[in-house]
Amino acid sequence: MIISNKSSAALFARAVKKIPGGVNSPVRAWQAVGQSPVFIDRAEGAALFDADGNRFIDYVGSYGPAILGHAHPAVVAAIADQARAGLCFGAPTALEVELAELLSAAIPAAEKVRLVSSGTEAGMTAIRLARAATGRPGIIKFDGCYHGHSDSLLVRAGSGALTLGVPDSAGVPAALAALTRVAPYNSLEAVAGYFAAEPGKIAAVIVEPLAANMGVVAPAPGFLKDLGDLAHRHGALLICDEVISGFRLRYGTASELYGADPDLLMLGKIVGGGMPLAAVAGRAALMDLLAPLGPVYQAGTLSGNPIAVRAGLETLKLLARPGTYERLEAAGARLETGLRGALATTRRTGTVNRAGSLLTMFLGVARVANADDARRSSNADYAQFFHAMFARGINLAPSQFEAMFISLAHTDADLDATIAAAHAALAAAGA
Ligand code: KE4
Repeated sequence: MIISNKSSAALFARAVKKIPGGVNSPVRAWQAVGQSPVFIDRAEGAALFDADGNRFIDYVGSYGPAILGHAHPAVVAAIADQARAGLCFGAPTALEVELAELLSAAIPAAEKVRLVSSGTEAGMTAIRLARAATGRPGIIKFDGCYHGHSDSLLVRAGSGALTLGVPDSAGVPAALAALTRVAPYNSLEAVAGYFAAEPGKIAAVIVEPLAANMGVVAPAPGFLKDLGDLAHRHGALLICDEVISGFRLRYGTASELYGADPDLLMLGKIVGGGMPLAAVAGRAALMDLLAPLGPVYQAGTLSGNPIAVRAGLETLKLLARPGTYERLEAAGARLETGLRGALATTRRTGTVNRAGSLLTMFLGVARVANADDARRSSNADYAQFFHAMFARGINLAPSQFEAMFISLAHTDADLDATIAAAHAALAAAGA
């Protein structure tokens, strides 16, 4: 049980004086669930320890990177070892070549790879490449999908934008936002409608092959393959945003699992092992449009940072071990079954969407297949559940529109303790 939150509260009081909202990324502010946010002191395996010394079983996992569990000794050792060789050089290193070769070997669609420092940068670059390659301005994205905070993609965005109810950000010129069309996730008809209405105007369709920023929503069977075929029939490109799903479900991409063949794809989170590293990848003919080879400028002081690359290489090496994804699937199935059981036993309305070790329990709604469904869930119920779980030592995302991330460090005992806490939390809230 929680012993105190005095230190976190004091830190937040100081933080808000010098950091907008007291945080460096909006979802961390707990606005959607109320109360001042927890400040973390350290983490190890499946456990987080906050500034007051409270221990939590963690299902945020830094929103994806911590798939091995926090502070994996081999990853920490690789970072420390690389740091002794220098932090960054502004020059290429063998490590970047090794990571590009590894990603390309694991992902057939990744004929070439450009490393960047965030998923937002990867998304910006993919959009710019698509517009350059096609000479077209328009983009189609899906309501509730989040591809980082670049202007063209902050339209009906998910994650924090959906959480705060500001899916269309201030500061994005209307003329630019108007170039982004938005379709309901899983709706091929809506996408076809845009292509029919504006022939020759759409550069690309960008999609999370496994949506995780409206909560977890899987693609309908055949949706991604049909989406790619539709885009290609109209001379547009398919961009798959694998920042969350890359190496989450399998040793490679979700789009390949679901039968899509993207022209460009984005990677992040897991491939950096928790360090600032992401990537844009895709067909060589498209990637070679990037400077210094081609006319599409893109750059980054810390792109391919050697320490981040070492963390990514070590993480991917560990994920390549036999049995990794079977273990993650078994853990996800165990937790899903337990959460569904807790909903049934407490007679609470809700549902659980899951893919592998990624899941979301939606409260107040029986089915979620797109963002409109997700918006019908009960934020009030989720906030109550969030705090009841937090009080029982379970750290969930402070938003109904995020996911639970299970790591290889979560034991069956952790999962069973989580399920027991969910029973108690749902019963207490429903009482
Ligand atoms: P970053 O720029 O935050 O590294 O990546 C943006 C991004 C791109 N694509 C997908 C599918 C993503 O989920 C993200 C970022 N994810 C959120 C959590 N859903 C990051 C958490 C945060 O904003 O604090």
